[in-house]
Formats: sequence, structure tokens, C-alpha cells
Amino acid sequence: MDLENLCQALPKLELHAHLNGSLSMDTLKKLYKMQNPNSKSSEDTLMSIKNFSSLGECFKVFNIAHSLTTTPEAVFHSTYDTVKEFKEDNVIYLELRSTPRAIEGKMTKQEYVEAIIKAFEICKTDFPSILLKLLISINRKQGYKAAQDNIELAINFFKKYPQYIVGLDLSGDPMTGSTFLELLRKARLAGLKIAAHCAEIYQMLSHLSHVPNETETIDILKFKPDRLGHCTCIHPTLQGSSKLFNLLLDSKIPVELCLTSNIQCKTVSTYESHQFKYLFEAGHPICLGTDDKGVFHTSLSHEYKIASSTFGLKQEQLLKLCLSSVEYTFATLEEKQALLYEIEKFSKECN
Ligand code: 6MZ
Repeated sequence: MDLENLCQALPKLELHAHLNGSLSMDTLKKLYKMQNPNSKSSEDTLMSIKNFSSLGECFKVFNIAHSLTTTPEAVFHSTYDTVKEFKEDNVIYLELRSTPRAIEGKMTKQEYVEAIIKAFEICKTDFPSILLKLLISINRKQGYKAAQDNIELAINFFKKYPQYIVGLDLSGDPMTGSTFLELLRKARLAGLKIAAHCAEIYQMLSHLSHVPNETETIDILKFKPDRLGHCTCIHPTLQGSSKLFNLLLDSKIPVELCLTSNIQCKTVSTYESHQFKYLFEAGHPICLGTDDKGVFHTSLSHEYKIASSTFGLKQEQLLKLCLSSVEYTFATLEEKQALLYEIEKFSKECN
């Protein structure tokens, strides 16, 4: 099997995907038509989604998706289509993450989450080969009250739907806001897993000075989330330091790596210099994710292909990456065993 076909056929696990960033152009067009039944100009409006050149600009792109997911119906369709697309890419386990939004007169945060769960229920019948979980996101930019509300919502949904709601994600523009670690501690006590974006950018606090993210990174590492996202500016060659890199290695916390996202947001200049290299060489637990497959025009297969061609990973190592990702999921023990079985079955068929 050639590399392209192998990466497509691999039974993969997606552990880092934001719902609104994952919407494909087809889904966005569909949502645009639902919202504007008489308009013919969806293409032009939506094309601006392609034009960004930094992490800051990338965050503006999310506004387009957000403007189209303002009703439970739209959130339902977004989730259903996204699951379908991941399934078509041979993803067998998908942990979606999303920030609940209330839109006055149209949708409450509760209805937002319910719409995702409703889509999961239907996908379970329509696409039985993919196991679905949801992390409730906290957007660091939205402040303390929103973080508190989302955590409370997550705890309540976790009690009702433990088969779907498994944890919290701390995300949002890393140049603003706070990490709300004291609130996350409360969520952890309630049994939720925590995935936290960490050191995605070398923080910029004013127009004049670039201030390193060292303090925040150390605080997050000390908190010991169950998984970390990105960990870009930690290695000394990526504006981090030996101290930070050693702290990360000692923590043994699995890191979700999103190659294309970091390149397109220009937080890493080349695939060759991506932190994947250093973490992989150190034998640190890692997994691959798409981050925002719609925004970055990627797929999980494509991310595997890039990792393989850039860092010379052979078939066995790609399979090992899938196998080890199982351990880092927030699935139950039984679910993990079923996932391992699927990958091992594929591995035997390959040989
Ligand atoms: C940090 C990100 C992100 O939650 O509305 N998000 N946060 N770093 C990133 N790297 C590029 N990509 C996406 O999905 C969109 C939201 O996910 C977070 C941001 O808060 C964004 O608004 P949901 O489904």
C-alpha cells in the first residue's frame, strides 16, 4: 500500500477537533442556505474563510462559522456532517470539543449541547464504526463567568450523558484571557477529564513587547491536565527553554499535535522544525489531530501523511501512533479494548 492509501486506510483516533473550526465548505454552504434561503452569494461570503496569515487572524475566521451556527438545528447539522466526514476519513474514535453558545431568542447553552448530543445519537445508528465523545470548551477570552457557566453545564451533562460528555477543553485565543485553573480543579473533582491548550504561542501582551509564556506554561504543567494541546513554544528552538522542555518531558502528559494548524497560523515556520520532531525523538506520548479541519483544509489522514513524509515514519510507526493514541483517549476501558482490537485487526490484514 502506498503512503497516501495507508494513511487513509489506517483506523485513526481524533483527539483534537473544535466543532466550529471543523466545518467543511459544503457544511458551511448548507448552513448559509438554511439561514439565507433566497441568497445566491454564499460562495463569495464564505471564501474569506481562506484568507488569514496568523493565529490572530485565524480567530477572526471562526466568527464566520459562528454566525452560521446560531440555532440548535444548525448545531445539529454541523455535528452530523462533521462526524460523517471524520468517519469517511476512517476515524474510529472522535473526541469533538465545542464552546456552548447562547444566542438571544434563538438558543441557550443547554440547547447547544443538547443539539450535539442529539446528532451523536443519530450518528450512532447511521455510522456505527465511529465512537463519539464531547469535551465542553472554555474559551479563555470569554472570562470567568462564562468559564464557570460552561463548567457547571459540563458537570450536569456529564451526570446525564456520561457515555458522551467526558471532559473539558481550555482553548481560545492564547493572546488573551486566563487559564481558570482553579475552576478546572472543581471540574476534575466532579470526574471530568481536562485537555488544556498550552504554550501555543509566544505570548504578545502589547504592541511593543513580546512576553514569554513561561509562567502560564509552568502553571498548566503543574496542574497536570490529562492531555495538553500544541505545546509549541516549549522546546528551546521554538522560543521555549530547556527548563520548560524538561518539565514537559517529566510530566509525561500526552500532547495533541496539530501540524498543519501550527504551520498555517505561523506559530511554527516549517514542518521539519515542528515540535513533533523533539517529542517523538524523546519518546514522549503524542497523538495527531486536525484542530480545525475546515479552517485549515486538512484531514486526519493528511496529518498522518505529513508526519510520515516529514519525519520518515514507516508503516509500523504510524500504526504505533494510532495504537498509543487509544491510551490517551477519555474512553472507558472496554471502549479502549474495542479500539485496540480494531487497529490490531487492521495491522494483521496489512501484513
Ligand atoms: C485555541 C482554538 C483553536 O468551540 O466554537 N479554537 N483555540 N487555539 C486554536 N488553534 C488554531 N482553534 C479553535 O470552535 C471554535 C473555537 O475553538 C477554539 C476557539 O475558541 C474557537 O472560537 P467551537 O466549536
